[in-house]
Amino acid sequence: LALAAMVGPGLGTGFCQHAKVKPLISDLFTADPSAHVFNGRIYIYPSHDIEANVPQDDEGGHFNMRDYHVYSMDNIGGKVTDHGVVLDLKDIPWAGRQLWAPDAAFRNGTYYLYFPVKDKEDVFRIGVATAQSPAGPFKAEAKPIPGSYSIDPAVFTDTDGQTYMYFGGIWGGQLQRWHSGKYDKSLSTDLGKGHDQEPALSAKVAKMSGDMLTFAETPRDVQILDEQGKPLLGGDHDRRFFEGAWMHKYNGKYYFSYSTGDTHLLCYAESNSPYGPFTYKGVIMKPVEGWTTHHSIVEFKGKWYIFYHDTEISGKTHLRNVKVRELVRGADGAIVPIVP
Ligand code: FUB
Repeated sequence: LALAAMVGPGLGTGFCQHAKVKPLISDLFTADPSAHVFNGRIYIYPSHDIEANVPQDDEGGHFNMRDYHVYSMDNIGGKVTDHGVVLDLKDIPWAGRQLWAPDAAFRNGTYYLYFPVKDKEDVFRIGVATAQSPAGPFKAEAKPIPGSYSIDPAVFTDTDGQTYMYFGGIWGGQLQRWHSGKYDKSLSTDLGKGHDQEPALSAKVAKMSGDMLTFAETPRDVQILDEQGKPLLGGDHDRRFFEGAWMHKYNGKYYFSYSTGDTHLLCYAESNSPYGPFTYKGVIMKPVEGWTTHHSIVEFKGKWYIFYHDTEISGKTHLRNVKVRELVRGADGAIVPIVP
């Protein structure tokens, strides 16, 4: 994790180059790591990638995952414990296929695992499962969260105790299909070229109810504005939201971070409210090996870390491995972008 240099040859100023980072887990393929600190330990809730021999397509059919493992560490760089299978597709009564990027939360003695999976009609919904330990095993609720759709739930509990879920992903994540308020299967990637000059599709955010099993409100748009205060446009593929939302709070400000998908960047935007609007601030990480890029950011023992994935072990986009690095900030809180 040693920070090798703040400025790399040919990179311009202000980029972090690190010593080579090793995969955290190498006996299984893991991706989309959501990291949290529970009881003084780091817990990682990743996707579990498998070779399902499904051809690659723009809808992500090749990501055909069937279960989740949970991992934990008592120190960054220390031993990684695999807590085994904590939830299996066959034990989710309403699920059809494709267990994608999960997240976890804790409230009043219960741990919650939130997960996107296609229902039996092939529509992505977000489900929830509960456990008495952060390491599971988790028991799924009988139905998805009412009013949920699309993918990549990221659950953030504010300093006042209120929990919010951020979610959504375009293309295979199906967010574009809900643009009119009703599910429209004809929209396979985004809204299409004719919409490039319109505001980009937004991630969604909703307050969670006290029981953590339902939304307390209709999900709202997570608006991202440019430096002039105008919404980012659909054609702005280097900056607009694609998938993989994450929220963290630093020095009283809310940092919404996400993947730009087809331009393979991790970016962030800042606000004084968990609802936004957020102002675009910059790149967190340049493209990794592999098509997807997905991260989480967490504070542990006084330092900030970014968990992410690439395809170093397999060289295949759908067989990924999780990594972690320290996240470096300038004095003003700005995140120093990483060249992986
Ligand atoms: O792992 C399947 C999908 O790939 C995730 O839901 C996306 O964020 C992308 O990483």
